[in-house]
Amino acid sequence: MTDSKTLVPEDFFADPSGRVFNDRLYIYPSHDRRTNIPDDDNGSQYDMADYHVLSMGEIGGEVTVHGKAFGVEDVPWAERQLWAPDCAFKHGKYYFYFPARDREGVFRIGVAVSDTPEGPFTPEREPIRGSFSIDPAVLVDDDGEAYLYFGGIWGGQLQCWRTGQFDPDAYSTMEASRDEDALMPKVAKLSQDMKSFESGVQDLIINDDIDGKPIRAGRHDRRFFEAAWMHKRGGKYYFSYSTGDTHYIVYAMGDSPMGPFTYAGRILEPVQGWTTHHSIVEFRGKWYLCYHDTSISGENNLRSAKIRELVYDDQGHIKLAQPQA
Ligand code: FUB
Repeated sequence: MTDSKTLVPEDFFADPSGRVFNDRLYIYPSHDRRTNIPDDDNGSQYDMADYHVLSMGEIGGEVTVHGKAFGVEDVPWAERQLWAPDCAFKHGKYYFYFPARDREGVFRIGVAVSDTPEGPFTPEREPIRGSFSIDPAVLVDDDGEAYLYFGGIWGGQLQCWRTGQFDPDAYSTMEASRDEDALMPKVAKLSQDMKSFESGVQDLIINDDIDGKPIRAGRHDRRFFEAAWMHKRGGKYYFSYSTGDTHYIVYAMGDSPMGPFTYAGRILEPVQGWTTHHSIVEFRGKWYLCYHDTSISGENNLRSAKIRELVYDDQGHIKLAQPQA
């Protein structure tokens, strides 16, 4: 299968994180909903209030929309905007990572726990200590160590954390200036119980393949914007992400889960709709790209999750995919 398949045409799910548990493909998406909030550069229009997990026994087969995993009312610290989540399995439990704005309007990352991959999940009472910004993605490496990747500029508030403290006055700068190094995504090693950061939060350095130096903020077609994702194939680490206002999904390759990484190219050309957000997952010996677009609604905040096959060349580079309506 190389054609894209819309997973749930009758509802709106975005930011699809694909995970395989018990030989079944699970998708952990945002659950878009209609609002009267106008589009702005903060992403205020993405005002999601709950999560549902999707699953399927085979690609192209029936997609199950599981019952509510949890809602914003179940998260004691969160006020609004349940954005792009991810899920990991360790020591017999499923850990669901998600961003939301706290009562001061600051994005934090929380974790919710379940005995089953579809939930319901029970959120911890507090966000992960030391967490900030959006779009958590987790890698449980072959040695059992787990890492959380996160961050997003503009509405994702990463520009407010340059000093290590939240600076609301930095919000409107959106990102670093053109000739500076771009703001890099963040990585932290997770503790054995998967509920806290074992190490401090570090930059995940992405170097340009042209000069070997960190990608500059002016390279809007390459610099990190949001939608962090890490996968491993053939001993190599692949970090992929959205370039935001240029609307590409791109990737970088490295030899360590903590970086550094080197820019390696584009994965997906712009889809219909402002945001582009993806995941990459191996299922029964084939690799798949999960992503979303607005081909059904025509509205930026009502997105449809899709899946299509992902193809590598003989050198392990990912072949560029064209979006399909
Ligand atoms: O779904 C809300 C936000 O839109 C996500 O967190 C971003 O990655 C973008 O897809």
